[in-house]
Parts: sequence; structure tokens; C-alpha cells
Amino acid sequence: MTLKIKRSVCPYDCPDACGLLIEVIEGKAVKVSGDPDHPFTRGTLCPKMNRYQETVHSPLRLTHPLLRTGEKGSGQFQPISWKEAIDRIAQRWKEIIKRSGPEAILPYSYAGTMGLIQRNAGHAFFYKLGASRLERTICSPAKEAGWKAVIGNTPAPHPDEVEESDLVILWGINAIATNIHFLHGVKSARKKGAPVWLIDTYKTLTSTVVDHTYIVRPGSDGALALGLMHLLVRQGLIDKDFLATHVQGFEALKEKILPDYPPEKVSRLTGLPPDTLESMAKAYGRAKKPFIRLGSGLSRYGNGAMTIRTIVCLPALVGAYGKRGAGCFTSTNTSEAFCMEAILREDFMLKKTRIVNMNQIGWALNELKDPSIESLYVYTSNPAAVAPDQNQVLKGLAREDLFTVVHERFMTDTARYADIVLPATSSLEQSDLYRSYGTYCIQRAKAVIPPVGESKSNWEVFCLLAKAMGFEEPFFRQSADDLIDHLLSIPSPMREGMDQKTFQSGKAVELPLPKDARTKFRTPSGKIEILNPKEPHPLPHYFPPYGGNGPFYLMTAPSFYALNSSFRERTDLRRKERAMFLKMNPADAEAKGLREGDSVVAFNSLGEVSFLLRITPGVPQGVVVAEGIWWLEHAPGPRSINALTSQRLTDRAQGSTFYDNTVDVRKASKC
Ligand SMILES: Nc1nc2c(c(=O)[nH]1)N[C@H]1C(S)=C(S)[C@@H](COP(=O)(O)OP(=O)(O)OC[C@H]3O[C@@H](n4cnc5c(=O)[nH]c(N)nc54)[C@H](O)[C@@H]3O)O[C@H]1N2
Ligand SMILES: Nc1nc2c(c(=O)[nH]1)N[C@H]1C(S)=C(S)[C@@H](COP(=O)(O)OP(=O)(O)OC[C@H]3O[C@@H](n4cnc5c(=O)[nH]c(N)nc54)[C@H](O)[C@@H]3O)O[C@H]1N2
Ligand code: SF4
Ligand SMILES: [Mo]
Repeated sequence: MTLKIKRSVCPYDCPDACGLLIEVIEGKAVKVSGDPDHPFTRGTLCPKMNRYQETVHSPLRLTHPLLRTGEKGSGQFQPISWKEAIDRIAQRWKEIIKRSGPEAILPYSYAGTMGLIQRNAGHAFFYKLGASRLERTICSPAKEAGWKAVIGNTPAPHPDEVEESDLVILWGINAIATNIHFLHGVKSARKKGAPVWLIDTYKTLTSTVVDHTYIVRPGSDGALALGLMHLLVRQGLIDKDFLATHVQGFEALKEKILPDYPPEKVSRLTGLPPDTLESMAKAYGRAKKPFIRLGSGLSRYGNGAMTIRTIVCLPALVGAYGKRGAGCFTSTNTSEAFCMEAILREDFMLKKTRIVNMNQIGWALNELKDPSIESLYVYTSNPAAVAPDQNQVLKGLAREDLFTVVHERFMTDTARYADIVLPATSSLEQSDLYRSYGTYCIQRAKAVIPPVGESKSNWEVFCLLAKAMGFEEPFFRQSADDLIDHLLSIPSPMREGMDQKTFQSGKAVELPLPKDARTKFRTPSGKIEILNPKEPHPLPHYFPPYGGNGPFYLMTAPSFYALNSSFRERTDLRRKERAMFLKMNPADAEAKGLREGDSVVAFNSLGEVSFLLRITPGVPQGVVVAEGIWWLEHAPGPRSINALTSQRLTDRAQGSTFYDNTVDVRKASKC
């Protein structure tokens, strides 16, 4: 028995993009730990990934292609060979293309793996096929739009700069669950005396590691930011020199917008008392290096992009963007590090095909015409669980005339509706190149174990499909490593000056930040654009989110023990989470006659979902919280969280609005 230790990268949709050390014995991963040489991971992993080998070698892994034998959704299949699976798919697609054209075929993918090759493996194939295109906006495009409207392409600070801050604000981020390694720098700042604030809609686990938690009404943060700016002006705590040199539109904001946001009004909108607003503004204005870490949750509302845009203006008033250890961090944009056009191959598309928004897959499967969607190919995503309006999604997936192929590691809610299921490799079984959206690290990973069962990577499957469809391009005859080598052969200014030797050795390296990141703002005007003439509303202002008729705002927050619907195969993690809970304030529970541990049903016009009730003062009145996206087989009722979320989109960038829904709650009837 020989033990080998190999390097890999955490493939999940998490800003940390940790470096992994994998202990391998006889082709099996036996232990996974954090890479001590990774600058952000520093040798520790989150509770989800500590036992990644149990996901990789789970008895639930799909090991053969499968053909449906029972009703859609029943999960009844028989094993078939890869040849039969690929032949059946190609034959069915050729028939559909002949009858209705290639736009009747729709790919559906997101971020099951973040590796640049495997995540984007289908783009070239579907462009060449002429299929409908998927608008991939389920995560946080409104956050990006809001940030860019003010800051353009200016690079975010290095995340570790937070160590130098003297006031840290975790704003709409449950960092202990979703960005745990960032807390290393936060802890250092706190040790040096910096107070740490959390601004959220309920007391998340992160509230246990901060000094103050401020609970705001859902979707009201834009008003909070305007209120704080009003007070900064009133208290004379603005940086006039910085504003005059580096900011466009402050005077207009001050004269036209801020007078409308006095503390009394902002208090009514946000639920924070006026004196709290006063003290927050004072502390923020007096801090020398205030650092905001902005999450994504608050961008998933009908006013999401405007909320982010407004918050991003706040540090400009105190000159925080000009200082190390201060400013605002939303995410790092490392997209220019690699020339992704070489992988995506949009040039394979002969005519611009129609675009379907992934948040409206429920609508598209049921309503879209000319042509209707006749085939869905799902990879690296689990739309039956993660997409909004689950009842519509499942209704669409149940269509007998829809030919669905799902390429997956596990029998997910979506795979159960497939006509053909293809087994997918895990990240340890495939090569890839990773960049991060929470750090400036990049890292290359090679397969460290052979494929489990007959599983194949996304890229391998698209090469097989390309051959079966008769695509002649040599592009489809390369390996994933060929593609990575090609990407690395294309120079990029962002990779200049990086440590090549360390990168070649398989370790993570950091892309160097430009020297002028604090003085040269990459916007059309060269200044921070509080006033942006290209926006429909040139100045930020507050408007309310969609809301709804229900008495409770529903927070559909991330789980500490899962990542979206990933990790649900893991009994150890599910046991720790215990059950699918709905959290409610004691006064609301009393008014409804509900008790701790009751079986309850949350409902609205879209659907009904069963939960176990957990009563806690950490949730304010008028709000209920459901953490995590569960697989249906583990849910107490026939639906999971997204039966309560709508397909409405954000104000800008066509994003999802997972947090912008209301519900009522009743006790489940005994049957
Ligand atoms: N453990 C774990 N880690 C994850 C994930 C997971 O599911 N579990 N998901 C991954 C993915 S895909 C992503 S995009 C990131 C997301 O990471 P985050 O940005 O941390 O998560 P979000 O879901 O965006 O929401 C974060 C917080 O926003 C709060 N919130 C909701 N509405 C409002 C509001 O109106 N105002 C304020 N101030 N706060 C509000 C929620 O209560 C929640 O605590 O995390 C990634 N990492
Ligand atoms: N209610 C509610 N819904 C949400 C959210 C929320 O906060 N609340 N968050 C939303 C957000 S931010 C996001 S980003 C989306 C995420 O939505 P998805 O990207 O769909 O995320 P996952 O649920 O993690 O599902 C990924 C699937 O990919 C599979 N997979 C992993 N690696 C591979 C691979 O190499 N090949 C193939 N073929 N498959 C692979 C995994 O087994 C898993 O089933 O969910 C959204 N949905
Ligand atoms: S913190 Fe994020 S990147 Fe790191 S191991 Fe956990 S899920 Fe992966
Ligand atoms: Mo996401």
C-alpha cells in the first residue's frame, strides 16, 4: 500500500476556492485536508469539505449511464452502455433538429464545479449545434451590475487587507458559512481593536463572531445607505478632498437625493432606531479605514442592483476607496486572467440564437413556443431544486414529450426526471484550471484518482456528443489538459509578474494587483460615479422590493452544512443539520398558536412547503427563515424551498430574486 499526497482545488461555488491536499491509496482518496501553502486556505477547510472523500467515494455515486424505465420523477432506470446512451441522444437530437430546428434544444448548467474547463465545457458544443442559449443569471448579476455602475472595472482590494481595517462591516453575508477563510483577516483586525458589524435580516451564525448585529427589514439596505450618507453630510464627516478629486456627482446626490433620507424616515424603512442610525454614521465617519464586505443576499430582490449601487457609494463619501485596508469588497474579478473565448468558442454559432433566462426555466419549459423546448440537457446544476418556482419547474420536467438528459454525480431531484442519466466524474477525477471570485488565486489541478465507475467528465462527454453529431472541428478532439495548456499559452496582462514556478508545481499563486488600483478608477469618467449618466436613474435612490401579500418575508438563506443543493448526499452533514427547519420569532409563533418542533406549512400563491418549526428570537417579527436547499427525498413534504420563490427578475441584469418573497404559515394538518 503506497500513500501519495496530491494537490487539488475545491471545485465548489465558494469565494474561497481552497487548495486541497488529497491522500491517495491505491487510486482512492482516503483523506482531504486544507493546503497549508495556499495563501487563503492556510491549511484549514470548512466542515463540508473536511471529508470530501465521502462525497467522492459515496455509495450513492452514479456509475453507469441509465435509461428511464418508470414514470418521470420516479427514479426508475436501467443501466445502459455509454455507446447506447450517446447514440440515443444523438438520434433524438437529429430528429428534433429536423422537425423543429436546433433552438428546440436547451442546455442548462451552472456551477456544480467552478473549474474553467469543466464548467464551460458545453458552450462550444451548443453554439455549434445552434441550440437556444441559456442566460446564466441565477446567482448575483445584479450585485455585479450595481458595483460596476459606480466603480466600473476597478479591481477589488486584496481580501486580506481587511486585517488593516479599524471598522469591519459584514453586510448581507453569512461569512461563517459562505466565506469562512475571509474571517481570518477579520479576526486579526478585531484583535487589533476594530469593531466588527454584521448587517442582516436575522441573527445568522456569523452574528456569534461580531461585535454588533444590526437587523434590517428585507430589501431596505439601499435606504440604510442613503440614511447613513445623509448623516455623514450632516455630521460633517465627509472627505471633501477625496470627493473633489475622485468622485463624480456627489453634489447632485447631496442636493437632490440625500435630503429625502433623514433618520426618522430611514428608521421607518429599515426598522433601525434613529439613534442607532446616528451612532452607526458617527462610527463609520470617524473610522480611518472602514472596510465593507458585501454579500450577495441583498442583491436578490426587485431592487437588488440599486441596493448594491447605493451601498457602493457610501465608502466614497469618506474617501475609503483611496486607502489600503478600507473600501468595499464585493468580489474579485479575475476574468481577464484567461482568454475564455478560446474555450467558449462563440464563433461556432452561425446565427444568434434565442436566449432563455435560467431563472425562468419553469416558464420556458411550460410556455415557450416557436419552437417549444423539446429537449433539455442538464449538467453541473440541479434546477429541480435550485431554480425558483419549483412547481412550474417540476411540471415542465414531467412533460412526456420533453427529452431530458442529465449528466450528474448523484441521483438528484433533476436526474430523477431524466430520460437518460450520464454519470459524471468528481473534481478529483478530472483536470481543470481554477480562479477565484473571493481571492486573486489561480491554480491548476490534474486528476488525482481514476474515474469512479464509468463516469466521464463534462468535457469528455461533449467530445463524444460532438463526434456523434458529426462535428468535424479538431477543437472537439482535444483533452481537457490540451485546453488548459492552450489557455495558458495565451498571454494576459493580469498574469504578468505572477510566480510561474510555483504555479507550474501545482500550487496556488496570487495574481498581482495593479499598483494604481487605489488612484485610477476604471470607469468612463476615471472617477467613482455616484452620478452615472448611462444608468436609467443617473443617481442612486431607494425604491421598495417586490414583497408580496403574505405576513412574513421568507429568507431562503445558505446552509452551513451544504452548498446550494450540493453535499445532500452526505448523511454525516445532514445529521448535523438535523432537519429542514423554518425559523420564526416567538411573538409570531404565539400569535399563530405554533410551538417549537411543530410540523408547519409555509405557503403563498406559488406553492406550499412543509418544515419543522424552530422558534428563536434571532429572527425578527414578520420574517421567517429557511436555511439550505434540500433534496426532495429528505424534505418533510413533497416540495422544497423553491416552491415558494418566484421567477421575477432583478431591476438590472436579469438576476434571481430568491429573497424577495412572502409567505403565510399554518400548522400542518395531521393525516
Ligand atoms: N455553506 C454554504 N456556502 C455557500 C453557499 C451555500 O449554500 N452554503 N452558496 C454559495 C453561493 S452559490 C453563493 S452565491 C455564496 C453566497 O454567499 P452569501 O453572500 O453569504 O449568501 P447569500 O445567500 O447571498 O446571503 C447572505 C446573507 O444575506 C442575508 N440577507 C438577505 N436579504 C437581506 C437584506 O435585504 N439585507 C441584508 N442586510 N441581508 C440580507 C441573508 O439572511 C444571508 O444571511 O455562498 C457560496 N457559499
Ligand atoms: N432558495 C434558494 N435557491 C437558490 C439559492 C438560494 O440562496 N436560495 N442560491 C442560488 C444560487 S446563488 C446559485 S449559484 C444556484 C446554484 O445552483 P447549482 O449550480 O445548480 O448548484 P448545486 O445545487 O450545487 O448543483 C450542482 C450540481 O452539479 C453536480 N456536479 C458537480 N460537479 C459536476 C461535474 O463536474 N459535472 C457534472 N455534470 N455535474 C457536476 C453536483 O452533483 C450538483 O448536483 O442556486 C440558487 N438557488
Ligand atoms: S470554504 Fe469554500 S472553497 Fe474552501 S473548502 Fe469549503 S466550500 Fe471549498
Ligand atoms: Mo451563487
